[in-house]
Amino acid sequence: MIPNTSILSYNHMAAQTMQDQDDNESHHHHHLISSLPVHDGWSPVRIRYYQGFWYPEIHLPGLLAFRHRFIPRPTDVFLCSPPKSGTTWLKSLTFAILFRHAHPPSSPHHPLLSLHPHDVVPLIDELYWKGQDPNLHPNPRIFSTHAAYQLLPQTLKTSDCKLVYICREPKDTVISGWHYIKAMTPKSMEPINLTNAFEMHCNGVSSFGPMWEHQLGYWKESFKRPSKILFLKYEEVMREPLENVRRLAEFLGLGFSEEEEEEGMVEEIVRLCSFETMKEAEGNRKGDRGYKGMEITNASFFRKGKVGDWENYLSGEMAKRLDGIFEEKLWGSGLSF
Ligand code: PAP
Repeated sequence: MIPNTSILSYNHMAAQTMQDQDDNESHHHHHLISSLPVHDGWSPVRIRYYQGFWYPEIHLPGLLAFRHRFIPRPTDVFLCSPPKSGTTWLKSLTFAILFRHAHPPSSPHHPLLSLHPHDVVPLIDELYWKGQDPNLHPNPRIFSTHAAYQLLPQTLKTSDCKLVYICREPKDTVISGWHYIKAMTPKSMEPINLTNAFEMHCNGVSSFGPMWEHQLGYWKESFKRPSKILFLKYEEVMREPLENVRRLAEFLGLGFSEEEEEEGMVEEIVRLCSFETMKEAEGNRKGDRGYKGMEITNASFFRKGKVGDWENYLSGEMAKRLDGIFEEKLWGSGLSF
């Protein structure tokens, strides 16, 4: 029998080796990140160009760890999106569908009424960045990512897990993003103006973008493997919420039974996750996300929740220009807004 002291020293050595590997990896990642092209136009967010996409510098260590260390399971669900495209909404809907037996959507104690959707479905980069190991999370796991399809770990692409993608009409996405970045800018800094933000979007220089490349990556893959990737649009979910909740549940292999349909389960999920309910919920009104140097409140994820708000901000000329860019970039793909 191996004496306890040996086990201890072996464990100590193993832990030390892992620590050394972590240190080496983080040193290597730090070196890589600092060598990437940088853009400071989105201050307070600094973005760097990595493998064809602009990524917030703060998220890059998490992305690299995700790409190298994540071990997918066939039961995993990944919610993927460009920022400001309906991520928070999709998180609520997926959580409500997946856990509807443990947490009936009509319950006044439903977790979504007290916890922020970004806490019930964590952003995978952020978990790594906060020192947590998603590989240790119990099943069923739901994670989210803003990473482009092209940047996902190969193991995830070839696994049987499910990916749900949501994107949004580009002009509304730009306006939502501009409001968000203004809200997170500390009072001591001048917030970015719309003209500059718009120009950078037109040039494909935006967090996790170019947005069209992001959309195209998931769009093409959703055709190749419809049972692996479900492609949703914010406007379609808004127009037909019941149908899209049924579609989402079916895709996840958790279609509603006749009994659930008769009981009004789908309607209850839609109501629970509606903008109005979520905006007023306890966990969404207070607190912030704890990012250093940025003021990201929980409430900032629930601004207006409307389709077509861009009309209040963009001139006809700006709208035409962005529409033209997307038409050209998406031409021939079958994707349009
Ligand atoms: P994220 O990428 O930072 O997580 P994301 O949730 O994708 O943000 O986008 C936020 C937008 O979704 C906001 O749009 P707005 O600025 O035009 O208002 C937000 O209001 C909207 N949103 C959040 N929750 C819901 C919901 N339950 N229903 C509809 N829209 C929602």
